[in-house]
Amino acid sequence: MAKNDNTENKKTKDLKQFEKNAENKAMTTNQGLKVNDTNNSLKAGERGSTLLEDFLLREKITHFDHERIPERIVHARGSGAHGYFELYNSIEKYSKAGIFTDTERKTPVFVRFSTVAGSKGSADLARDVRGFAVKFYTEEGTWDLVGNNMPVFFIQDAMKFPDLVHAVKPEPNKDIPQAASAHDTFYDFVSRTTETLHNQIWAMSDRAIPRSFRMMEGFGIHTFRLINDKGESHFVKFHWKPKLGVHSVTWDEAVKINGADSDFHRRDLWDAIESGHYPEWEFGIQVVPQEDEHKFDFDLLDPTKLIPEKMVPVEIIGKMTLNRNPENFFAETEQVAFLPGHIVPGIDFTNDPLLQGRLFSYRDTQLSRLGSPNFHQIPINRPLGEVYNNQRDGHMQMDIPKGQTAYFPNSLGGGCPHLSKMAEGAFHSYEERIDAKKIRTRSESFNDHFSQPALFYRSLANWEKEHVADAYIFELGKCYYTHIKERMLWAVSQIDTALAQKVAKGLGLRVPDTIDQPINQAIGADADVTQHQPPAKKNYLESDPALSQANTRFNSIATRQIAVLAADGFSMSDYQNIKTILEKEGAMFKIVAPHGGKINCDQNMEHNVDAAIMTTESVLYDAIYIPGGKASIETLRGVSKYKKFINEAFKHCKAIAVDNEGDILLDDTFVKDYKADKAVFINAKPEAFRDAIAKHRHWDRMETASKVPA
Ligand code: HDE
Repeated sequence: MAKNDNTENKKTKDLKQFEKNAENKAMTTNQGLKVNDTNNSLKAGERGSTLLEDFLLREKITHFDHERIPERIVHARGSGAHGYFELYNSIEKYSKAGIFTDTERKTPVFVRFSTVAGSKGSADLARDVRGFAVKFYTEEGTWDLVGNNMPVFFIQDAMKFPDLVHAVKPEPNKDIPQAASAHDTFYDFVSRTTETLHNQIWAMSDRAIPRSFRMMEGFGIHTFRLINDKGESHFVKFHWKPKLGVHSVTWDEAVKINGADSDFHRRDLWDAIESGHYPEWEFGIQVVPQEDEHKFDFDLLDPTKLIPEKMVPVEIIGKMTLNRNPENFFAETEQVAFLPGHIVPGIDFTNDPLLQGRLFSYRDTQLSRLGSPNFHQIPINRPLGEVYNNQRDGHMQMDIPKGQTAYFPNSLGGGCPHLSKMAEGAFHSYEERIDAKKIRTRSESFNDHFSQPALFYRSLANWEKEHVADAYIFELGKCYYTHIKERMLWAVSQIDTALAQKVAKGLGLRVPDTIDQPINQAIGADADVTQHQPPAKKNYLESDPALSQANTRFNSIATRQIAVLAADGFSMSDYQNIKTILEKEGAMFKIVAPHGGKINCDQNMEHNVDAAIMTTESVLYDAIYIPGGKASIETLRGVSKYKKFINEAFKHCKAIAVDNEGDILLDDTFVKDYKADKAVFINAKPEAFRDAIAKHRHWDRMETASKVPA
């Protein structure tokens, strides 16, 4: 595969006209004047004061002073990539959208992944929801599917979004903590707003600490509509399923990765694309006929609920491939503006009150972030088709609209731009019948807060359940106020009593039987709050396999990073043997040597060192391989960090393979007594090591691993 696939599509062609390459070009001012010195300001004498006349200095410094724009209030830290979407099968029975009916098309996309709470410079492995926003540049206009890596959201009504975000962001008096939900204000809010508990338990699971953006699912969350050419509507939920499966790191690794490489996810995405391992996701839909709207135990309009795949299977209809890194982070990844309101004929909104609020918020936020209603003219945001309307002027207008008229209807402009009929591709909102009172309330059908978090928890494997309990203990353990922790324990006990007991033990507290005040679940002051309490959990489905990462794909070792611990004199035949077989499947071997530069193998060949042991950490790799070679092993035994490196890999349940003298190094580590472990390979076949890497982690080692003092 070529690095960065530059095959042209309509969007790359469009972007190309704005690209600038300074190769062989003279430096100029912004007015095109050639520059002869950009290192010295204009002075009165060699050591004299700087002159106000210096327009070169002023232009350079003024531009620099204004280089920053406000970061996104949420999802500030993100990474983007270009790619395309292909449709496997037409779904014209549900939707008339071109991208859902034309299997010949390759629709260009730009994707931005993000964390939510942290600032732009925060670390990638924060425990957090991940944004998964996709801009489809379709022939009929731009469609933005602005989703997350979890299928539900914290709140049910847009009105509560500022409260949620203020609660999770650093506490306003001290601006602490950065990119973390583990603090009092967040749990004060969560424990009083139990509609948050479903998304909250997902955030306590391994989904919140992905191994890679390439190994996480994406969800549109809200129920949308698909509209076919007869004008019929079906409800739909959108899904992205990663080809590499859904995999995560452990919390101990996450904490350490944030120190060892705070750009871990961003680098991983960039490197995968640069090396031609293009990330892929299959696109799926869950379709519910209009007449089944009220057949579920939950409300389809409630964004804190998912439709279990066991009830409505996901139909895979297409695939997205990311094959090109951005040319410029600011111009593309920072300036891209996603709006859930960007929609095309064949797709429509529902009355989900969170979605309805989002339809306002995203345009509004771009105005302060990008500074002008002309943000759609920025190259990354421009639609594929031509844009004509009577909107005019504003900051940074890039077009030169011609003619005398900027209003409709007109005769002086020949009636143009003219309107289009639906049959000509114009958008027409679904004509939903509405006959209602104007009322500020929450539907009773949104009241169930505990059934789905409980379903999620029941569906997890034991090791995942352990991780959830540990996460709650960590998060609540960081809170200061006992009454907040106790209220949270009560809330968790409504999901699962055993889980609450376990967390309580970790906190040194008891699970309270009752709480001091009822849950004022977003009900206004005029309502009797006691009348609006969430009911006890229901059990309409025992479990759903799709909710557990234990049921994901474990078939690929592509892009898995294998640390090769080696020094001068390592055995070339050992190394070659394993490398040849595993590299064929896309695994990446990285030599971690006692120093940088090069080392020699026992066949006197030079090998580039990928990382000196002092510059890297075990948590940045998926597996360890130690080739034999007496001299090499003797050297490694003299560097204590190698022991830490191996112990940590063992603690994090990773596969470890050694050949010949490599075994001697294991004797210096915790692994010494656990060589019978299923994922520790001594002089084994490369294929066995391969299979173990594809399994990602060996959770049956968890109990032993917890004893590792690393
Ligand atoms: Fe967002 N959200 N959000 N959100 N959101 C933003 O828009 C907002 C919600 C999501 O990579 C902001 O351009 C409100 C759900 C992603 O550029 C802002 C509500 C989901 C991104 C905003 C929600 C998301 C954002 C900040 C409740 C998953 C990053 C900057 C009504 C379905 C997009 C911006 C990117 C960004 C508001 C809830 C996903 C402030 C008011 C639910 C992936 O407009």
